[in-house]
Amino acid sequence: MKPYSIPVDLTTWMLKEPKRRVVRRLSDMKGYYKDGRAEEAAIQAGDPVVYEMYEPEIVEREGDLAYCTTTMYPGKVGDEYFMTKGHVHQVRETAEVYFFLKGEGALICELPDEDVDVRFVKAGDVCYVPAGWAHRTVNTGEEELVFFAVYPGHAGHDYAFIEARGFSVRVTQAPNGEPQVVRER
Ligand code: S6P
Ligand code: ZN
Repeated sequence: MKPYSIPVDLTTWMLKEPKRRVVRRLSDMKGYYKDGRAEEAAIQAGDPVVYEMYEPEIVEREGDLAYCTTTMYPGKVGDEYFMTKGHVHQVRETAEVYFFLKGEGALICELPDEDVDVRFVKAGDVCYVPAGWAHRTVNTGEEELVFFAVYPGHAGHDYAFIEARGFSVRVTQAPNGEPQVVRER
């Protein structure tokens, strides 16, 4: 790999000409939301895009850094805000840095069987996800939530782990309209 630079659109924060664009619709994450009936109804009603990811380069080599931008759309399934699938890195000894660029939301980090941390974030916040912590992002706002993430190229993404056991908390809208953290177990 050689040094390079790429432009970013400072309004949308989109990376220009990404090598890979991943679009996740609600139907790509069936079973993730607590309210299964609301989830199925929303899929039938148009199957919204929940988030998109833009990767400028496909980086998998140890020693290099992978980075990407994620745009999450506003929305809810029942009273649960739109969220990412969430994952823990395949190589558990790899951390990650998030820089929130637009909107407001929550970052859920969980060290399996040990600890869980939910922090409410907004544009301008930088978050550190330590090695071994699973992570999921939630859009609690009315506009897009956009963030930039950097992590070791060889980290890999273990989605099956989260699919099997979920996170121990969910972020939902309380009756007063504010986001709240609800424990699952
Ligand atoms: C990658 C980093 C993010 C997520 C992205 C989508 O390590 O944590 O770029 O990939 O936000 O989330 P998910 O859980 O579907 O990969
Ligand atoms: Zn990650």
